[in-house]
Amino acid sequence: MVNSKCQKLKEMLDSESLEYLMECHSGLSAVIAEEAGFKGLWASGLSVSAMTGCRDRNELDTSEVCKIIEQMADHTSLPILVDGDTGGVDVNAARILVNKLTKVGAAGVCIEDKVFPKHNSFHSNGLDDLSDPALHCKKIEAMKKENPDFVVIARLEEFIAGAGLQEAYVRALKYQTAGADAILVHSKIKDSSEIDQFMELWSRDKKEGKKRVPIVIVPTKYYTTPTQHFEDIGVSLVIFANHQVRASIKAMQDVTRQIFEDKSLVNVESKIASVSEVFRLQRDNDSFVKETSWKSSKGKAVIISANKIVSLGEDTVINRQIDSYRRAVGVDESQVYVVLGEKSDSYLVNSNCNVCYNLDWRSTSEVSSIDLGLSQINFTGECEDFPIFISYGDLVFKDTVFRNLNYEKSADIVFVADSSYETILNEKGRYNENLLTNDSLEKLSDSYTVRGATVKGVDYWSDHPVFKNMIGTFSGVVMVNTYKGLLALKAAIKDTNFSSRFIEVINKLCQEGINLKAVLISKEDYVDIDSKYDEIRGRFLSE
Ligand code: SPV
Ligand code: MG
Repeated sequence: MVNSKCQKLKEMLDSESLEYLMECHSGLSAVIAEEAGFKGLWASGLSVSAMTGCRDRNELDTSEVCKIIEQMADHTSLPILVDGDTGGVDVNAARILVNKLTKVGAAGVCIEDKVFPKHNSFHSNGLDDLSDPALHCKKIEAMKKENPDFVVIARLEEFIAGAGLQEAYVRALKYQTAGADAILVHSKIKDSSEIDQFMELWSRDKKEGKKRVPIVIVPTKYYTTPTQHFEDIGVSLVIFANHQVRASIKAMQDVTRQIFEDKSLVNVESKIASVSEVFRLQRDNDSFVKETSWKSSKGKAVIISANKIVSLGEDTVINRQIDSYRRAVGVDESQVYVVLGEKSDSYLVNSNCNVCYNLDWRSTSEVSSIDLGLSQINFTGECEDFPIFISYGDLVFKDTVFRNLNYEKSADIVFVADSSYETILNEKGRYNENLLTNDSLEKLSDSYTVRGATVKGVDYWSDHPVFKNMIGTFSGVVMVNTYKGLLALKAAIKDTNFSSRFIEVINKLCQEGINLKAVLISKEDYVDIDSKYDEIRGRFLSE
């Protein structure tokens, strides 16, 4: 079966219209070239060696080059023409090169008629740098024999070395006879006159009915020549040979110098790709199996969202929470129980979780939704029943909130409270002013997490002391760790009534002698979605 990438490259060479290859030197630059719309790639020797910090003088060995080509082939669907330099030290090296490049997914190779190790063509090359054409022919023959589908392009270095048109033309005929699929005519002068002269001979032969393989050029030095001219003179393929590596060098130098001067990132952030752009190019959130999907499910979750389903752009807060539960604490979607207020809303929730309805939500409170959610869980009495998370469906949390809860395995019940400075001061009217002593205020901050805070009471409506040494606002997540905790919670729910706030249930629990703890978070860790602005903040809150 013919390798389809080899075939694509061959089709580009044979096509009636002028085609283009874009330089790449890494998996990332290959992806970028493909995204830009190029149909094929040039794995430049100059760029690949520059990217590794080496000179373009065969300092990288074949295995090293192949590894980089493999990274390009792994991440794009485009045919890659590899710059094979001289093809290696001898005929066998050339044969082995084709074998290896075939294995790593390249479509073709281009070999130049210079002695090994080569210099880059834009260094001063002289006649001594040209290799024996007979050796070059033997290499081409061996390469085509190794894999007849693999595209082999013979590159002429005669203009570069000062050997002139006639020598280039004679060699081109020899390489064509040896089996080359195309000829690359290289030139380093500032106009296309050498290419023009060569094409005149080649086109004349063609007109006379002689077989002439396609011609490839690299207009790095004669870049001012309009591309249309190359089409007009019958060139088949143009290689833009080093422009990604040169663009990135300039960008890296500018940014790095700026950062060094400023010792700050503030002047560069808007000039560089965002981290999410890096993720996108890595296809980090496309087709990969979720890392957590292999883990067996642990625990359960109840999400209450009876009075409304809060949108989060294309998704809902509920589904974001469901994803967080899986990612952060390993609760499988099938172990999530969502309490909705309307049956018609069920399509908005991920299909694998359990949905029930608190149709009386207008006359009841969150306590009745929590009670309903808990009643749906079929307890097995196994330790897999716990922990049970309960969360409010209008809050978006960072995964760390759930992870931090999950560390608190010693308490019967743990809940989350926001104790950041700003939140507490905004809620000040609700607190017993006596709590806001200098001492307690000093303990407030806008960016910290305290695990295992001791709880004495959390009722911000009354005179209750809030925490022993800390204060905070209950922020919508509870974790029940033990059967004892579950029984106490159910009893406390029963003791209140279904129009009570959940905070009253927690306060009852404070009096039950169970081990109750809090995880204190800050306002940076979650978004309470009340407005369009909150929705946007919620969407962009990092996982
Ligand atoms: C390369 O890109 O490595 C080439 C083209 O061989 S040139 O640098 O122009 O010789
Ligand atoms: Mg090269």
